[in-house]
Amino acid sequence: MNKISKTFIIGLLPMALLACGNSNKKANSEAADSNALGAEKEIQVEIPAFDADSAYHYIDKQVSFGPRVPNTKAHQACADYLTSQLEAFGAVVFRQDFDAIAYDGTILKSSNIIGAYNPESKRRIALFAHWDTRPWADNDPNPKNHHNPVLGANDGGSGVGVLLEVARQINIKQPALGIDIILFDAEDYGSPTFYKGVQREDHWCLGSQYWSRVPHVPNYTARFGILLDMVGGKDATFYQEGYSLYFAKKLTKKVWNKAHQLGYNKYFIDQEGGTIVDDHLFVNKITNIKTIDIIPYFPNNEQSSFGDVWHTVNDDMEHISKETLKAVGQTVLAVIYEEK
Ligand code: AHN
Ligand code: ZN
Repeated sequence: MNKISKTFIIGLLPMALLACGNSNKKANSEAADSNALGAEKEIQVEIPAFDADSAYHYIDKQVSFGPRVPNTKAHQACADYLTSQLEAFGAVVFRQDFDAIAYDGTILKSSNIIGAYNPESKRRIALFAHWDTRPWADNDPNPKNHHNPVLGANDGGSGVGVLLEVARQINIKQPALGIDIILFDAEDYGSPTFYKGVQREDHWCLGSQYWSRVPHVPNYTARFGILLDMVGGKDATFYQEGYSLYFAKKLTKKVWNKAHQLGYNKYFIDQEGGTIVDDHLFVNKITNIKTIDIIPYFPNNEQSSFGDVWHTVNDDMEHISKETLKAVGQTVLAVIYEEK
């Protein structure tokens, strides 16, 4: 892939695009390979500029409902908000309502929310995040908080906020492939640390387990999937997660290479991180969709390898970074718009 020069791109761009400031010329434009004779015309891929202010706003809006714990009013209100927002961004919206059974037998009234773009296309990319939040801040340094819910600005809110901004961009300009924005419920109801019974992997990720077995359309498949989890933390470092490398090594490398090309080396670290039980594990195990997880990893953090505020009462807007949202959102946009 040849990087074409800035001046060349400016020469090609319609003035209207430049005037509205919607095109990040150097970082976001690439030309497809042309043959030596120049007979094949250069195909411009215009990649929209990800607006981190917009993503931040969608996180703030989710947080304004309060914790989005299944079986609460705030959870229901947020489901309605996400549904109407995806509709407003021109997606065909599927809402999968189902009863999930929690580790302790509690029935969780759950909803996976899916926004489909270009649903007729057979060539598709699936983008995932979870939208529910954890009922217990069981990693809070103060044990008194362990039974209080997590606000989930980062854990839940951030992945959804980035994907809503991706949806807004797709509605402005469609990429070549069909895109599905898939928001899982009941990811974070995994048995709390204070639970005395056996801890099991499949206590987590109830929405993705359900969707993987019963997709929103029969025989659904996609070329690949990308899960975003906790993608808004300050100074986040995204190492290459173990299951992502195991199930989808080429895709992992492609996404990290793209991030580096865009200059986000500080966030996307070219090293293996931990192996995390998350929604992508069930998507990989149950479906044939190779899926990676973009999730922070802090190798030297004493509080948590997911960062200081993970599963604490401090997972709030104050700890959200627009810079991190931009790094992740712009990388995802580049990957999906360059796919042919
Ligand atoms: C476990 O702690 C087993 N998995 C982390 C998945 C997770 C929780 N992502 C967000 N919250
Ligand atoms: Zn969590």
